[in-house]
Amino acid sequence: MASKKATDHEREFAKDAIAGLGAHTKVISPKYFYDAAGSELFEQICLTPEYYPTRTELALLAMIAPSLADGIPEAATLVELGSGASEKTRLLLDSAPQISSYVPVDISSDALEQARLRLAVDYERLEILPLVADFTKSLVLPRQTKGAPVVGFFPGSTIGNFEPDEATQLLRKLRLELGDNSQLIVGVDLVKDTSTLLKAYDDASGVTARFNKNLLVRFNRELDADIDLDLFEHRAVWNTAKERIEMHLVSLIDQDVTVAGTTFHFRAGESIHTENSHKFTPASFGSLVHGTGWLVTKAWTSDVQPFGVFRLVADA
Ligand code: AVI
Repeated sequence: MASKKATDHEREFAKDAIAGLGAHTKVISPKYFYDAAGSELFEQICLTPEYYPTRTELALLAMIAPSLADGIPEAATLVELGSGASEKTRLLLDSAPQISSYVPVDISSDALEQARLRLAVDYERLEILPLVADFTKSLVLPRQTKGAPVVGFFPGSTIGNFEPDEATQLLRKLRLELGDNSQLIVGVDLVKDTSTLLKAYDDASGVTARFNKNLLVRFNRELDADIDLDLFEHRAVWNTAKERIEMHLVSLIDQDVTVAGTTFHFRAGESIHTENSHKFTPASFGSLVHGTGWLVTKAWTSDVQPFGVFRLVADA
């Protein structure tokens, strides 16, 4: 079973790489950043002085946790999307002891198991029901949560990594899956000065560059590619019209590379578009949510580095 899964995954990666590199504008999904090395590099990014979102959101959540807790019903189930180490969750759990069960959702069973073990020690009365799943696909909550009011938790501005139409589809899907008696707490990075944004995605110590180039490392190792990492450069750009940071891997020379048995030509300066990180204003986030079955009932923002936490409530 395990080896069949690995094969399916490799096949999907090869298929996506061939389609993406063969497209007019070369592209690859950012989901391929997160193998073990990429996940570790992302943790390191969060510790760089330039990458403000993680620290800012944690500080904001710590400040508003009592207000968030006030809106959480008795015996609620907390469902966290892409829970990783569940660090931000503790701020909610500490302020809202009325949460009786916690469903961390992640594609990494290892991350879930480690988080479960750590949380079980500190929250003895909490029922922890880890769910190994890709929350962008169909999500079925554990049957033990049936009938309980559900509070979705989607921090980290991960919603910004989706194209706007994908983000609205995801919100619509979550509205159906979390149910009529639910709310969704979303953490969203806000538009700010371009220099702060660019530095956050191109830190001086080069961790983000290594994170981006890890895709090329994966092409070489998993798809038998022949890419010289020194012939590509990490680049972060601010797209003013789309209010997003884009990450690219730019070819420094005219070259051919072979990935998964297919050869692709790069002109000097041509790039692979590897990630979008949309930044919002309270108004643009409101427009994104509009028509998805959720109502924005409250917004908290931090002003040091603008970041927002929004409470969405299921529209009847
Ligand atoms: C996971 N995600 C919200 C991060 C972001 O800021 O878009 C991923 C990241 N990419 C580069 N640095 C961090």
